[in-house]
Amino acid sequence: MPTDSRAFDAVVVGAGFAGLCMLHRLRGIGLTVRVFEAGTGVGGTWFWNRYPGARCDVESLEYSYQFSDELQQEWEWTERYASQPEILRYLNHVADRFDLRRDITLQTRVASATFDEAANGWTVRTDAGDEVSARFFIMATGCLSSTNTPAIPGRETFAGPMLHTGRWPHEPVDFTGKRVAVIGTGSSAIQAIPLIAEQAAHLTVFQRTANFSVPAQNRPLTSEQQRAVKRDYADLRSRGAQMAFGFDTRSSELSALAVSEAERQAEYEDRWAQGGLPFLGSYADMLFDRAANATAADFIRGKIRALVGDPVVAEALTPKGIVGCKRLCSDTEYFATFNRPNVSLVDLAASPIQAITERGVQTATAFHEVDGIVFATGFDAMTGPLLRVDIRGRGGRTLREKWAEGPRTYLGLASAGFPNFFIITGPGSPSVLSNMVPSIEQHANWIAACVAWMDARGLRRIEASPEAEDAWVAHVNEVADGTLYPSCNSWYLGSNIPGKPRVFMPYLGFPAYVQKCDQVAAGGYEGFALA
Ligand code: N01
Repeated sequence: MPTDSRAFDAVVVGAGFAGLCMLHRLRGIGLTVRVFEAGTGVGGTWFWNRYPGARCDVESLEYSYQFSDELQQEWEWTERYASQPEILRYLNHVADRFDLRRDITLQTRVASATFDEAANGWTVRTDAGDEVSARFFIMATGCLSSTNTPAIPGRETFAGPMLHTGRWPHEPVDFTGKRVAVIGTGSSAIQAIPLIAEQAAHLTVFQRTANFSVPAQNRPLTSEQQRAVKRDYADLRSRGAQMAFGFDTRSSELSALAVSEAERQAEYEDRWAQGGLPFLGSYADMLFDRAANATAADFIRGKIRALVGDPVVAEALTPKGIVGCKRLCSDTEYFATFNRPNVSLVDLAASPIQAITERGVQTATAFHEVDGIVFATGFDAMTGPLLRVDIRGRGGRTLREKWAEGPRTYLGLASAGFPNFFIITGPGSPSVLSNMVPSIEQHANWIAACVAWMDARGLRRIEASPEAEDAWVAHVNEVADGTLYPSCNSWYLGSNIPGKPRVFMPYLGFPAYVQKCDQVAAGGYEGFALA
């Protein structure tokens, strides 16, 4: 149903972690806001990704808002790593507790947004027929919300259900007695596979690239553990903010090559036993030096060989590349699942998928008859959700045209030619290389402070300068080029999407980034033209 009012101070797209926080912040400075959300509920990524086993791999106590101390004191997490249903409950609680729902229009997708020069504002149209205007247009659509389902020949002919992990149905999916195919072995697949295997008659996993994964070592969170953090929550938050990824990775300052083999093994064993992504914090040069990285890669390879009974399967599951170059996965019993008699692995590197037929999946060497297919094939990351909307800036130029060779932003927050337009965790900001929730809050805080600053001075327009943007894009690339990230094919580089320009999209280094944003603001929004 179209919204009643037509003119707002700000339109925000998306009601996940980013949209909810942005709405709360803008309301706090007295703005009128309309949030449009495509889903039937709030929650964003945690609304859509309902596949079995979906949970966060940043610890619950850190993957949560800090804008309200009451909220962070009151909310009780049940597990070290929260499951999707629990995070969705949390976000619904936030929506209720801060009375956010009255400014959110659900089941409504923003189709276009056009900058109006004369009005210094945006005209926003939705697929429900709304046309509203706003001084500011803010995309809070997340980095991983535009799903990628590969165009495998014959896909449309498959007779059974086809599901994508990122668009999982709301009603329970029962695999009992079914032969199931999972295509993909990224973070989503690695979480879903052990649980689907427990239910299905047979599970066939189609793997194109073997992935590094470390055990999550998930466990219940006791009240005492929570109380200990809550007694000085600020301490945990500030420790996280000082780490490159924006959460407490217990990062070492040592080089992996400066210690003995025995010390290294002990360190990796300890991190393996502790579980989760802090494995990447073992040594300072892990993501910068091939030889340092190889010590960690060899350690994980050894673990996989020990965990998987069949040496041929173990070899196929053993990744060849660099740990962390593709995003490191965190799992519960992933590798051991391949020891089950009802699970088989198809190595697509040896025998690629050629087609999907009515009854199953045809590879170069075999036909696999299945009753259902799960696409765990990821997302058109970072730019996908932004370019899906027809965004037109000054002179009618579209963001799609401007970003044809890859995204160009100033600080990942704004783009030259698109005045009064902000992106939360856009390309060029730490975003997916950081703990998303603090990164989202940092952006929401920065945007709200910027708008308040403008209003206090009667300024109506803000636009990134092309020079500041060029310099920032160059800096983002320079930082990336100093790391091992550009050396493999990953969605960070867009290389999972055929035809997408190969550009490293996120910015590595949360603390330096926050400092830069603060400097820009303190300097009267350096690098922006204000009018
Ligand atoms: O997607 P992915 P995802 N034929 O892109 C394969 C976050 N996340 O949804 O590597 C066959 O990582 C592809 O193979 P390859 C997290 O940031 C977090 O799993 O391109 N296979 C790959 O194996 C994560 O990184 C959490 O060769 C095809 C898989 O599909 C991001 O979301 C949980 C193919 C896609 O893996 C995305 O994860 C889940 C084809 N045509 C997600 N196309 C946690 O917090 C693609 N593949 C724990």
